[in-house]
Amino acid sequence: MLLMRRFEEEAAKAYTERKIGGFLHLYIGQEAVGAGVIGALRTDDYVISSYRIHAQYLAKGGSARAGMAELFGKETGCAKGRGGSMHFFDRSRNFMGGWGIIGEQVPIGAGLAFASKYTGDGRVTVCFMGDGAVSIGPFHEGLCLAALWKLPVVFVVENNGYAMGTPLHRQMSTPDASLRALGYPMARATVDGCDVVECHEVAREAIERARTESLPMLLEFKTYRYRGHSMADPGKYRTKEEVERWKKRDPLILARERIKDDFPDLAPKLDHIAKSVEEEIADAVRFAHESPDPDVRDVGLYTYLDD
Ligand SMILES: Cc1ncc(C[n+]2csc(CCOP(=O)(O)OP(=O)(O)O)c2C)c(N)n1
Ligand SMILES: [Mg+2]
Repeated sequence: MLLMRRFEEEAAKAYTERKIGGFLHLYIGQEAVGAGVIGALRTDDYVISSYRIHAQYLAKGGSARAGMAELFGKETGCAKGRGGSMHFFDRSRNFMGGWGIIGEQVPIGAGLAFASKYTGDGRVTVCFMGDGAVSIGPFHEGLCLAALWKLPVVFVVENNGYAMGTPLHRQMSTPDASLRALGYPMARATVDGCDVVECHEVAREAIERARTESLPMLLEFKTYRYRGHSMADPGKYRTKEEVERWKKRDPLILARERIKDDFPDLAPKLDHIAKSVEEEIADAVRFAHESPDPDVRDVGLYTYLDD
Protein backbone atom coordinates (compact mmCIF):
# COMPACT_ATOMS: atom_id res chain seq x y z
CA MET A 1 0.00 0.00 0.00
CA LEU A 2 2.88 2.30 0.75
CA LEU A 3 4.43 1.47 -2.62
CA MET A 4 1.12 2.35 -4.32
CA ARG A 5 0.87 5.66 -2.49
CA ARG A 6 4.45 6.73 -3.03
CA PHE A 7 4.34 5.66 -6.68
CA GLU A 8 1.36 7.92 -7.30
CA GLU A 9 2.71 10.85 -5.29
CA GLU A 10 5.79 10.78 -7.50
CA ALA A 11 3.64 10.36 -10.61
CA ALA A 12 1.63 13.46 -9.62
CA LYS A 13 4.85 15.40 -9.21
CA ALA A 14 6.15 14.26 -12.60
CA TYR A 15 2.81 15.20 -14.15
CA THR A 16 3.03 18.77 -12.87
CA GLU A 17 6.57 18.88 -14.27
CA ARG A 18 5.09 17.81 -17.64
CA LYS A 19 7.06 14.60 -17.72
CA ILE A 20 3.76 12.74 -18.10
CA GLY A 21 1.18 13.65 -20.75
CA GLY A 22 -2.48 12.80 -21.25
CA PHE A 23 -4.61 11.84 -18.27
CA LEU A 24 -3.51 10.72 -14.82
CA HIS A 25 -6.13 9.24 -12.48
CA LEU A 26 -4.85 8.69 -8.96
CA TYR A 27 -5.95 5.90 -6.62
CA ILE A 28 -4.73 7.64 -3.47
CA GLY A 29 -7.17 6.82 -0.63
CA GLN A 30 -8.37 3.56 -2.20
CA GLU A 31 -5.24 1.46 -1.63
CA ALA A 32 -6.78 -1.00 0.83
CA VAL A 33 -9.15 -2.32 -1.84
CA GLY A 34 -6.51 -3.09 -4.47
CA ALA A 35 -4.06 -4.51 -1.94
CA GLY A 36 -6.64 -6.53 -0.01
CA VAL A 37 -8.34 -8.02 -3.05
CA ILE A 38 -5.36 -8.69 -5.31
CA GLY A 39 -3.39 -10.05 -2.35
CA ALA A 40 -5.95 -12.87 -2.21
CA LEU A 41 -5.27 -13.97 -5.80
CA ARG A 42 -2.91 -16.54 -7.26
CA THR A 43 -0.19 -15.23 -9.56
CA ASP A 44 -1.86 -16.73 -12.63
CA ASP A 45 -5.35 -15.37 -11.85
CA TYR A 46 -6.66 -12.56 -14.06
CA VAL A 47 -7.18 -8.92 -13.09
CA ILE A 48 -8.98 -6.52 -15.40
CA SER A 49 -9.87 -2.98 -14.48
CA SER A 50 -10.83 0.53 -15.52
CA TYR A 51 -8.43 3.46 -15.90
CA ARG A 52 -7.56 4.04 -12.20
CA ILE A 53 -5.09 1.23 -12.26
CA HIS A 54 -1.50 2.02 -11.37
CA ALA A 55 -1.84 0.65 -7.87
CA GLN A 56 -3.65 -2.49 -8.95
CA TYR A 57 -0.91 -3.18 -11.47
CA LEU A 58 1.69 -2.94 -8.69
CA ALA A 59 -0.38 -5.24 -6.47
CA LYS A 60 -0.51 -7.81 -9.27
CA GLY A 61 3.27 -7.92 -9.25
CA GLY A 62 3.94 -5.27 -11.89
CA SER A 63 7.24 -3.47 -11.41
CA ALA A 64 7.45 0.17 -10.33
CA ARG A 65 10.03 0.66 -13.08
CA ALA A 66 7.80 -0.58 -15.91
CA GLY A 67 4.81 1.31 -14.45
CA MET A 68 6.62 4.64 -14.14
CA ALA A 69 8.19 4.22 -17.59
CA GLU A 70 4.72 3.60 -19.02
CA LEU A 71 3.50 6.88 -17.50
CA PHE A 72 6.47 8.65 -19.06
CA GLY A 73 5.61 7.10 -22.46
CA LYS A 74 8.88 5.18 -22.67
CA GLU A 75 9.72 2.02 -24.63
CA THR A 76 10.50 0.21 -21.35
CA GLY A 77 6.96 0.72 -20.02
CA CYS A 78 4.62 -2.20 -19.36
CA ALA A 79 2.70 -1.36 -22.57
CA LYS A 80 5.87 -0.16 -24.32
CA GLY A 81 4.90 3.44 -23.73
CA ARG A 82 1.88 3.19 -26.05
CA GLY A 83 -0.80 2.96 -23.36
CA GLY A 84 0.07 5.52 -20.73
CA SER A 85 -1.75 5.95 -17.44
CA MET A 86 -5.07 4.39 -18.42
CA HIS A 87 -3.80 1.36 -20.32
CA PHE A 88 -1.29 -0.49 -18.19
CA PHE A 89 -1.15 -4.08 -19.45
CA ASP A 90 1.07 -7.02 -18.56
CA ARG A 91 0.32 -10.40 -20.08
CA SER A 92 3.10 -12.05 -18.07
CA ARG A 93 1.21 -11.15 -14.86
CA ASN A 94 -2.24 -11.74 -16.35
CA PHE A 95 -2.94 -8.08 -15.73
CA MET A 96 -5.36 -7.50 -18.59
CA GLY A 97 -5.61 -3.70 -18.55
CA GLY A 98 -6.49 -0.72 -18.28
CA TRP A 99 -9.88 0.14 -20.03
CA GLY A 100 -11.04 3.72 -20.53
CA ILE A 101 -14.63 3.26 -21.66
CA ILE A 102 -16.78 2.94 -18.57
CA GLY A 103 -17.94 -0.63 -17.96
CA GLU A 104 -16.32 -2.19 -21.03
CA GLN A 105 -14.04 -4.34 -18.88
CA VAL A 106 -17.07 -6.07 -17.32
CA PRO A 107 -18.13 -8.31 -20.24
CA ILE A 108 -14.45 -8.80 -21.11
CA GLY A 109 -13.84 -9.92 -17.52
CA ALA A 110 -16.76 -12.34 -17.85
CA GLY A 111 -15.10 -13.56 -21.06
CA LEU A 112 -11.80 -14.22 -19.29
CA ALA A 113 -13.69 -16.22 -16.66
CA PHE A 114 -15.54 -18.10 -19.40
CA ALA A 115 -12.18 -19.04 -20.95
CA SER A 116 -10.99 -20.36 -17.58
CA LYS A 117 -14.11 -22.44 -17.11
CA TYR A 118 -13.94 -23.74 -20.69
CA THR A 119 -10.28 -24.72 -20.54
CA GLY A 120 -10.35 -25.77 -16.88
CA ASP A 121 -7.27 -23.72 -16.00
CA GLY A 122 -8.57 -23.12 -12.46
CA ARG A 123 -8.07 -19.36 -12.63
CA VAL A 124 -10.33 -16.73 -11.11
CA THR A 125 -10.90 -13.33 -12.68
CA VAL A 126 -11.26 -10.20 -10.59
CA CYS A 127 -12.92 -7.37 -12.47
CA PHE A 128 -12.59 -3.91 -10.90
CA MET A 129 -14.84 -0.96 -11.70
CA GLY A 130 -16.06 2.31 -10.21
CA ASP A 131 -19.56 3.13 -8.96
CA GLY A 132 -20.12 4.93 -12.26
CA ALA A 133 -19.96 1.60 -14.10
CA VAL A 134 -22.89 -0.11 -12.40
CA SER A 135 -25.53 1.86 -14.27
CA ILE A 136 -24.17 1.30 -17.74
CA GLY A 137 -25.24 -1.37 -20.24
CA PRO A 138 -22.11 -3.55 -20.46
CA PHE A 139 -22.13 -3.98 -16.67
CA HIS A 140 -25.54 -5.66 -16.87
CA GLU A 141 -24.61 -7.72 -19.92
CA GLY A 142 -21.48 -9.00 -18.16
CA LEU A 143 -23.24 -9.85 -14.89
CA CYS A 144 -26.11 -11.52 -16.72
CA LEU A 145 -23.79 -13.94 -18.52
CA ALA A 146 -21.57 -14.49 -15.47
CA ALA A 147 -24.61 -15.61 -13.46
CA LEU A 148 -26.16 -17.59 -16.32
CA TRP A 149 -22.99 -19.53 -17.06
CA LYS A 150 -21.79 -19.65 -13.42
CA LEU A 151 -18.42 -18.12 -14.18
CA PRO A 152 -15.48 -17.91 -11.75
CA VAL A 153 -15.38 -14.12 -11.55
CA VAL A 154 -15.50 -11.61 -8.69
CA PHE A 155 -16.83 -8.19 -9.67
CA VAL A 156 -15.36 -5.48 -7.47
CA VAL A 157 -17.14 -2.14 -7.32
CA GLU A 158 -14.99 0.57 -5.80
CA ASN A 159 -17.70 2.89 -4.58
CA ASN A 160 -15.85 6.15 -3.93
CA GLY A 161 -19.03 8.21 -3.93
CA TYR A 162 -18.41 10.07 -7.19
CA ALA A 163 -18.36 9.46 -10.91
CA MET A 164 -16.21 12.37 -12.03
CA GLY A 165 -18.01 15.27 -10.26
CA THR A 166 -21.39 13.55 -9.94
CA PRO A 167 -22.17 12.35 -6.40
CA LEU A 168 -23.75 8.97 -5.90
CA HIS A 169 -27.19 10.32 -5.00
CA ARG A 170 -27.42 11.94 -8.42
CA GLN A 171 -26.55 8.73 -10.29
CA MET A 172 -28.40 6.02 -8.38
CA SER A 173 -31.66 5.62 -6.46
CA THR A 174 -29.81 3.79 -3.67
CA PRO A 175 -26.42 4.28 -2.00
CA ASP A 176 -25.97 0.49 -2.02
CA ALA A 177 -24.31 -0.53 -5.31
CA SER A 178 -24.23 -4.19 -4.23
CA LEU A 179 -28.03 -4.35 -4.74
CA ARG A 180 -27.29 -4.57 -8.46
CA ALA A 181 -26.39 -8.24 -7.86
CA LEU A 182 -29.97 -9.16 -6.98
CA GLY A 183 -31.35 -9.04 -10.50
CA TYR A 184 -29.23 -11.85 -11.93
CA PRO A 185 -29.00 -13.07 -9.13
CA MET A 186 -25.59 -13.51 -7.60
CA ALA A 187 -24.16 -13.30 -4.09
CA ARG A 188 -23.11 -9.86 -2.88
CA ALA A 189 -21.43 -8.07 0.01
CA THR A 190 -20.63 -4.52 1.05
CA VAL A 191 -17.23 -4.00 2.62
CA ASP A 192 -15.38 -1.24 4.50
CA GLY A 193 -12.89 -0.30 1.80
CA CYS A 194 -10.58 1.50 4.24
CA ASP A 195 -9.70 -1.59 6.26
CA VAL A 196 -7.26 -3.72 4.29
CA VAL A 197 -7.71 -6.74 6.53
CA GLU A 198 -11.47 -6.74 6.04
CA CYS A 199 -11.04 -6.19 2.29
CA HIS A 200 -8.70 -9.14 2.17
CA GLU A 201 -10.88 -11.49 4.20
CA VAL A 202 -14.05 -10.85 2.20
CA ALA A 203 -12.19 -11.07 -1.11
CA ARG A 204 -10.48 -14.31 -0.07
CA GLU A 205 -13.83 -15.99 0.57
CA ALA A 206 -15.34 -14.72 -2.68
CA ILE A 207 -12.30 -15.82 -4.69
CA GLU A 208 -12.23 -19.23 -3.01
CA ARG A 209 -15.92 -19.69 -3.76
CA ALA A 210 -15.40 -18.68 -7.39
CA ARG A 211 -12.53 -21.14 -7.71
CA THR A 212 -14.08 -24.15 -6.00
CA GLU A 213 -17.77 -23.71 -6.90
CA SER A 214 -17.46 -21.67 -10.11
CA LEU A 215 -19.83 -18.96 -8.90
CA PRO A 216 -19.66 -15.21 -9.51
CA MET A 217 -20.03 -12.61 -6.78
CA LEU A 218 -20.38 -8.83 -6.57
CA LEU A 219 -18.39 -7.06 -3.87
CA GLU A 220 -18.93 -3.38 -3.16
CA PHE A 221 -16.17 -1.54 -1.30
CA LYS A 222 -16.99 1.81 0.30
CA THR A 223 -13.97 3.96 -0.33
CA TYR A 224 -12.86 7.48 -1.26
CA ARG A 225 -10.36 9.16 -3.52
CA TYR A 226 -8.55 12.11 -1.98
CA ARG A 227 -7.66 13.72 -5.30
CA GLY A 228 -9.92 14.96 -8.06
CA HIS A 229 -11.12 12.60 -10.76
CA SER A 230 -7.89 13.20 -12.68
CA MET A 231 -5.01 15.62 -12.31
CA ALA A 232 -7.06 18.12 -14.34
CA ASP A 233 -9.85 18.17 -11.72
CA PRO A 234 -9.46 20.35 -8.59
CA GLY A 235 -12.46 18.53 -7.05
CA LYS A 236 -14.41 21.64 -6.08
CA TYR A 237 -17.69 19.72 -5.94
CA ARG A 238 -16.91 18.43 -2.44
CA THR A 239 -16.10 20.12 0.83
CA LYS A 240 -12.75 20.15 2.62
CA GLU A 241 -14.53 18.73 5.66
CA GLU A 242 -15.68 15.71 3.68
CA VAL A 243 -12.16 15.00 2.42
CA GLU A 244 -10.71 15.47 5.92
CA ARG A 245 -13.31 13.12 7.41
CA TRP A 246 -12.22 10.33 5.07
CA LYS A 247 -8.55 11.05 5.67
CA LYS A 248 -9.10 10.23 9.35
CA ARG A 249 -9.73 6.68 8.17
CA ASP A 250 -6.78 6.63 5.81
CA PRO A 251 -6.18 3.00 4.82
CA LEU A 252 -2.45 3.28 5.50
CA ILE A 253 -2.99 4.66 9.00
CA LEU A 254 -5.60 2.00 9.75
CA ALA A 255 -3.25 -0.70 8.44
CA ARG A 256 -0.47 0.55 10.69
CA GLU A 257 -2.80 0.38 13.70
CA ARG A 258 -3.97 -3.08 12.69
CA ILE A 259 -0.39 -4.28 12.43
CA LYS A 260 0.46 -2.91 15.90
CA ASP A 261 -2.62 -4.49 17.48
CA ASP A 262 -3.04 -7.76 15.61
CA PHE A 263 0.32 -8.58 14.02
CA PRO A 264 2.94 -7.27 16.50
CA ASP A 265 5.65 -9.45 14.92
CA LEU A 266 5.40 -7.35 11.77
CA ALA A 267 5.61 -3.95 13.47
CA PRO A 268 9.44 -3.78 13.62
CA LYS A 269 9.56 -4.40 9.85
CA LEU A 270 7.60 -1.23 8.98
CA ASP A 271 10.60 1.09 8.94
CA HIS A 272 12.51 -1.31 6.76
CA ILE A 273 9.53 -1.51 4.35
CA ALA A 274 9.31 2.29 4.20
CA LYS A 275 13.00 2.57 3.38
CA SER A 276 12.91 -0.07 0.66
CA VAL A 277 9.80 1.58 -0.88
CA GLU A 278 11.63 4.92 -1.07
CA GLU A 279 14.54 3.22 -2.82
CA GLU A 280 12.27 1.39 -5.23
CA ILE A 281 10.39 4.58 -6.17
CA ALA A 282 13.55 6.65 -6.62
CA ASP A 283 14.95 3.88 -8.81
CA ALA A 284 11.72 3.74 -10.86
CA VAL A 285 11.69 7.50 -11.49
CA ARG A 286 15.35 7.44 -12.50
CA PHE A 287 14.74 4.47 -14.78
CA ALA A 288 11.77 6.21 -16.44
CA HIS A 289 13.80 9.38 -17.01
CA GLU A 290 16.71 7.50 -18.54
CA SER A 291 14.69 5.10 -20.71
CA PRO A 292 14.42 5.74 -24.47
CA ASP A 293 11.31 7.00 -26.20
CA PRO A 294 9.70 4.52 -28.60
CA ASP A 295 11.15 4.76 -32.10
CA VAL A 296 8.77 6.75 -34.28
CA ARG A 297 9.25 4.16 -37.07
CA ASP A 298 7.55 1.59 -34.77
CA VAL A 299 4.34 3.59 -34.52
CA GLY A 300 2.37 0.95 -36.41
CA LEU A 301 3.59 -1.95 -34.27
CA TYR A 302 1.34 -3.92 -31.88
CA THR A 303 -1.82 -3.11 -33.77
CA TYR A 304 -2.24 -6.67 -34.99
CA LEU A 305 -1.68 -9.94 -33.15
CA ASP A 306 1.40 -10.94 -35.16
CA ASP A 307 3.28 -7.85 -34.03
C1 LIG B 1 -19.05 5.05 -21.77
C2 LIG B 1 -18.36 6.22 -21.14
N1 LIG B 1 -19.08 7.31 -20.79
C3 LIG B 1 -18.48 8.36 -20.21
C4 LIG B 1 -17.13 8.37 -20.00
C5 LIG B 1 -16.46 9.58 -19.35
N2 LIG B 1 -16.05 9.21 -17.99
C6 LIG B 1 -14.76 8.94 -17.71
S1 LIG B 1 -14.55 8.53 -16.10
C7 LIG B 1 -16.18 8.76 -15.74
C8 LIG B 1 -16.69 8.56 -14.34
C9 LIG B 1 -16.52 7.16 -13.82
O1 LIG B 1 -16.70 7.13 -12.44
P1 LIG B 1 -16.53 5.81 -11.61
O2 LIG B 1 -16.92 4.63 -12.41
O3 LIG B 1 -17.23 6.02 -10.32
O4 LIG B 1 -14.95 5.67 -11.40
P2 LIG B 1 -13.97 6.55 -10.51
O5 LIG B 1 -13.43 7.60 -11.44
O6 LIG B 1 -14.73 7.10 -9.38
O7 LIG B 1 -12.88 5.62 -10.11
C10 LIG B 1 -16.88 9.13 -16.89
C11 LIG B 1 -18.32 9.42 -16.92
C12 LIG B 1 -16.39 7.22 -20.39
N3 LIG B 1 -15.08 7.12 -20.21
N4 LIG B 1 -17.04 6.16 -20.95
MG1 LIG C 1 -16.52 6.56 -8.50
